[in-house]
Amino acid sequence: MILEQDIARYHETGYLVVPDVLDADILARVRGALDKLVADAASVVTHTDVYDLEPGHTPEVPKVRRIKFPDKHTPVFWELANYRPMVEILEQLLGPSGVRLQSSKINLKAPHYGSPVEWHQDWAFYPHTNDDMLAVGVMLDDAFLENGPLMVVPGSHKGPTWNHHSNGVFCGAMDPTRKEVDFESAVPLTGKAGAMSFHHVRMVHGSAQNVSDKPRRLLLYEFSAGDAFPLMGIKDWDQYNRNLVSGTLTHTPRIVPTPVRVPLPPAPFQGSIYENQTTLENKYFARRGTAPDENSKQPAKV
Ligand SMILES: O=C(O)CCC(=O)C(=O)O
Repeated sequence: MILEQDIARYHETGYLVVPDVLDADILARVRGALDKLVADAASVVTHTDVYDLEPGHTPEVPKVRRIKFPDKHTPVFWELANYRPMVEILEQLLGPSGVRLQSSKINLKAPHYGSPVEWHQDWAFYPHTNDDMLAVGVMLDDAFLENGPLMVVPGSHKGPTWNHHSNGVFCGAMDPTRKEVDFESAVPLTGKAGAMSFHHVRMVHGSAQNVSDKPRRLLLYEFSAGDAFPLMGIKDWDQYNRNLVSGTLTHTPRIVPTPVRVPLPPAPFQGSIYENQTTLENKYFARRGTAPDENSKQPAKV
């Protein structure tokens, strides 16, 4: 549970970091499952439904950038999506209509080359009938300035939904040359392994390359209030309702006027935000020391 002042701060700034949410047992089991998934990437040579690969990945030296939808294929990640200390915080932040898991992923930034993520708002990817939605960042390693922590622009969740298109096609990133937001005012969400960050779905956020000699593994769960329904439609009603981790099913979406954009036409490169953002013409974050991206359908442009 968090305090009233934490809830107020989340609504005011759009984010919150809560230390020590995970206990040592579940943190160890989650890390063990992740190590196994990464080792198993030795059997793949290109992106799959489970793996998004870093440039330079080979079966001999697996380089995994993202594990997709871990809760769907590895039980401990579903267990963690239902972890009461986290769900209680979500109930406090998302309101009384329940809590629904929307999606999950693990972004791995390996020492020295782990890829940056360009500035974006999650809301631009999946607008809903109301914006009581957030992403939880479960820190599986200590997150510090040099290993590419998540960075958020405080207060940006109260602003517009910015253009995430490039040449009229969705690219999942904001063009920094438009200077719509003061990216220099972003704050890093740092903390010890076992801490969790919570950032609002409309928050402008991104992260730099890992330039340290330590990994940065961040498990991201995206949650919505029980009565926030996706404007782009529900593909699987049963799965949608199985994902309710708190509260009871409703057929009555709550509709609140919020600034939305639709992510159409779809990004030409699919599978992960890294692929989507390939077509962003002007990058904000520097990349250094990355090999040409043989796994991407086109070479990285930087
Ligand atoms: O891993 C990160 O640092 C940022 C990830 C993110 O914002 C996303 O995948 O939507």
